[in-house]
Amino acid sequence: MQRFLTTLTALLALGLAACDNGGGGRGGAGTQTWKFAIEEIDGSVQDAYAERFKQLIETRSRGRIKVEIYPYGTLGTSAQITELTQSGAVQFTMASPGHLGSVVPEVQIFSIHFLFAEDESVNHRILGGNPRLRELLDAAYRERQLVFLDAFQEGWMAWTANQPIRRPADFAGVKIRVMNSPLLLKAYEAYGANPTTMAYSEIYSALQLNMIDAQVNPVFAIEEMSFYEVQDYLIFPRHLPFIATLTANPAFYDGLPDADRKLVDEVIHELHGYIFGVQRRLNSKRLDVITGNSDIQVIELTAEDRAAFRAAALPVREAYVGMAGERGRQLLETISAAVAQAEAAGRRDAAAE
Ligand code: 6CS
Repeated sequence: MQRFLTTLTALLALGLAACDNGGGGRGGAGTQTWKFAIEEIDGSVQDAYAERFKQLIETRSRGRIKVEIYPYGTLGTSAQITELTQSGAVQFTMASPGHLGSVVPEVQIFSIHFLFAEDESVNHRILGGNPRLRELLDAAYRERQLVFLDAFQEGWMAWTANQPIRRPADFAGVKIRVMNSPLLLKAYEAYGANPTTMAYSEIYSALQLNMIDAQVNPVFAIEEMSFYEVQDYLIFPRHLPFIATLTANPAFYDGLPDADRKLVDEVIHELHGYIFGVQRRLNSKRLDVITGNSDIQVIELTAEDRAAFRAAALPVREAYVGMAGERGRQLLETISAAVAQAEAAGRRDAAAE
């Protein structure tokens, strides 16, 4: 009920409760406004993405199309902005697999630990250029009234905690907040932790009040949400890149004139490369801010530590296939094969040098 009321409030705030069918707001003289909701605050990776999207669309359409950005909190939680996009009240939204997993189980492929390469640029190429991955995800999204437009990294997930964590046994009894995905709960249970879900906006006070002991997010978010102020350890396991997906309302996207849909596709293609550089710079700069402003202890897991976590995480892949079915199995095979191929090519290049 609470969720329904918040969504209704958001709809009323948009002035769209009764009228929009996903076509985008029409203005005078053929102008229109596209609403773009993000799951993060001003200054974040998703904000940089949305701002650039707005700039390129508005410039290239010569002002005919206006893009309005709704940062985290202005329209509700991640789940609520997804619902607004499914209904057509919002045209574009960012949807993190961590939250979208309860709506589109297949997307939890992006929450499987130690599946992706340790080299971010390998993952970048797979996410941007693997047609099978995109085809499978788009089919899964469309069954749930969404269009899959892109998936991109926002940086490595890092753990913050009140105690050092180097091996799965260190997680025993640790209450860690994860995004609202059944697979993420399984992933941390596999390490022996006590995972729990809550909204992004509630993490800081839950840490401060010791309702939770740990959380997991990329560095830029740990800085801008101030989580580092209320935690003693910042741990880099490199178990998972944070991967966001960009989605749109299907009736809106499919109903666009060809030239406008081409414009959207072209801008999204350019942004895949743009945002990769942005997140790298932002995460590196924000790590300096965190270490400069606090006495948090930074721990980089060794190869041996990571191997212990990897072994504990492997059975979770079965759980993923159980949740995501045949399409999930195909996604798992597609990504495993693409990573293995890229890593083998990297080893061949290194040997040839
Ligand atoms: O932890 C979360 O819920 C959020 N973290 C980030 C970095 N982006 C969006 C997501 O909702």
